[in-house]
Amino acid sequence: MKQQLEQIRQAAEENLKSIDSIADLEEIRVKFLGKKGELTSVLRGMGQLSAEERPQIGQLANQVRSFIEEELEKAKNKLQQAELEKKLSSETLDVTIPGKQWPVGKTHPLTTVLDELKSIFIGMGFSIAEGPEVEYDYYNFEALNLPKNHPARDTQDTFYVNDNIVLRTQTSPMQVRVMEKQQPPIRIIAPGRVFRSDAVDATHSPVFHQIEGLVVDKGITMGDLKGTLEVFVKKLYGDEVKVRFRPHHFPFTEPSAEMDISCFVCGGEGCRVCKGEGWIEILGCGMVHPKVLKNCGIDPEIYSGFAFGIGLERIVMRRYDIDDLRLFFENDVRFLKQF
Ligand code: 2NM
Repeated sequence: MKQQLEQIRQAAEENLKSIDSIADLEEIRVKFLGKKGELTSVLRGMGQLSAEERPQIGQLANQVRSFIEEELEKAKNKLQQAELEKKLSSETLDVTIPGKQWPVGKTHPLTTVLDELKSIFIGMGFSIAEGPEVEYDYYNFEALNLPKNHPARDTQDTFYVNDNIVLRTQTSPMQVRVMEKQQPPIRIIAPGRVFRSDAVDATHSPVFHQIEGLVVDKGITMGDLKGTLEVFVKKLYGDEVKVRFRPHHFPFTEPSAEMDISCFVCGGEGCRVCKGEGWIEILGCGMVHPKVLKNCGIDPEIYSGFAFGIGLERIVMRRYDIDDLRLFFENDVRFLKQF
């Protein structure tokens, strides 16, 4: 029996040399230590032993059992360690490698300045009204007092979709839409893309951007127009800026004017930017024509209003000293990266 136990110990030791998985370990455990295992069956035969032999063999059997158990445990630890090492080396993460550099975009210069203009007007109590770029002839021309024979309605100047539908040539159709829906007080700006049938060059583009403003209420006068627009340009260009109004003509306003600001480069002395004038034209404006108010369902006997239109591209070109309008629309990152 002693011999048998010694054989079992050796067999187990031998078996444990050729294992390569946790499953193998379990197999060995069952084979030697399980209920029907080799060691167990030897112990079952202990009944036939003499009283002197029994404790000796019992002790030996216990030694063999703990030997196998210890060896199994050792082998298990070794396997787990090997597995961990394998995993660590296959999943190596070099924390010293520099991270991936994602290119960070930025807002287009037109958007940057538009956002600034919007926030100035929002600060003055205006809301933003946005609407369709493809418009009915009625909203783009008719309601705004541009009669059928007006030169602006010529196919030379306007993109027609059909007889009744155009690409808006200004954002004022949006203001007509607001006036139709909403009784005064109205204080809105309508920013957006507008379209004119122009050939492309450094100062012309068939697509450009406008911000038009509209205020309608009881008792609105030219004084409100001048005060509002003066505050606006001072917020945009600084408190030193002076303004002047020159008479002009627009079909949708009466009286109409163009507003100049003192040159923000030379302060009025005359320079390259203002072409020696000392003044720079910045927007068109006027008191909303009574016919326009009436077209929109607002009684011109009770209400009056002023409106203005600003060309976005020109303002951005002057701010960043950009000399060619085409740069805005080419989306060349070498240009866009500079702002
Ligand atoms: C300008 C100049 C002057 C204008 C007028 C209106 C409306 F809808 F109220 F009649 N909106 N915008 C206006 C007036 C636009 O752009 C140079």
